[in-house]
Amino acid sequence: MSRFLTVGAAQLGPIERRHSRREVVERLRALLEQGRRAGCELVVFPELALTTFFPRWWMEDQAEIDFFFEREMPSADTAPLFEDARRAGIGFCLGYAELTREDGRTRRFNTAILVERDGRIVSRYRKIHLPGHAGHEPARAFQHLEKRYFEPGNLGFPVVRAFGGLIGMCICNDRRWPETYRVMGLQGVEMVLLGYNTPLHNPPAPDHDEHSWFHNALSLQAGAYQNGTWVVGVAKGGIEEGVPSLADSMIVAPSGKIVARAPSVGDELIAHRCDLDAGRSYKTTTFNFALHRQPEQYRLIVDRKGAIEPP
Ligand code: CDV
Repeated sequence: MSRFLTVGAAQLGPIERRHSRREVVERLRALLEQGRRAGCELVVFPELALTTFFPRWWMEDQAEIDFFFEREMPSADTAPLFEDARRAGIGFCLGYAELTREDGRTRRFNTAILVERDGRIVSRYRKIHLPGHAGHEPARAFQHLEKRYFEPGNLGFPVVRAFGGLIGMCICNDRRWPETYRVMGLQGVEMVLLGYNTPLHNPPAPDHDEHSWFHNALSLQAGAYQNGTWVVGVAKGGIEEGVPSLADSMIVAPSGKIVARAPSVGDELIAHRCDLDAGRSYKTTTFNFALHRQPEQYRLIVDRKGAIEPP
């Protein structure tokens, strides 16, 4: 029996600092409604989808920083989204800044949650590959202070049974790392959901700028093909607080083929009816991990962090 899941990639245009949570949630609800009309069972929102991308600013006042974090989910502001989704029988994936108490201390993560069609939070992912820097670098046109405002995620890359399949999540910079997909591939993942905020200018490496679109597609397509999984990449794009960011949200099939792609840089939903069994032929032939992988030859991947050149 075939298993199909209609998924919507709910791309967002810019969120300015002056925009309230309530205003943003209204935009998410409008996209969810578009998803409902398109027959979506699952709608994926971007990374840090409730606020502007605040790591672009150096801030020292913890109260100012914590304004961008959520202490509970759902909150009073996000409850209408949860309620709409539950009523429509649509699940969603939502990225936000999470402030929590764990191990007797306050912790802050760049988080995504997976909400099932009945409104239950069934999975949580905390971003592991935090890009950017921790100190103030005023020479940059804008900061990228994820290493200052967040801790690296501590939940690994969970894959859960949901939406009739095996679903995993990752966030933005994670998509560039093959380890991200492979750790989920080793749990049989059938669909990876990922949101991103990707400035089109990379201050430490401006020569990469012209390749932003290519590097995004390359990472998603390689991750999909090499693990026989769907990948749903969802941007917050457009010019946010003066910083142009990549849009180009896309849904990639296990073949590596892009089957849906957002033409705009604003709020927009693209959808695709995904056959969750489409990865099977990859998982049982070319990428039959149990048959072909040689983990004992890959020890360096976990034993060594940075590259050490041979003498
Ligand atoms: N939000 C991100 O993780 N952005 C990074 C940028 C800084 C390179 C990305 O990988 O898109």
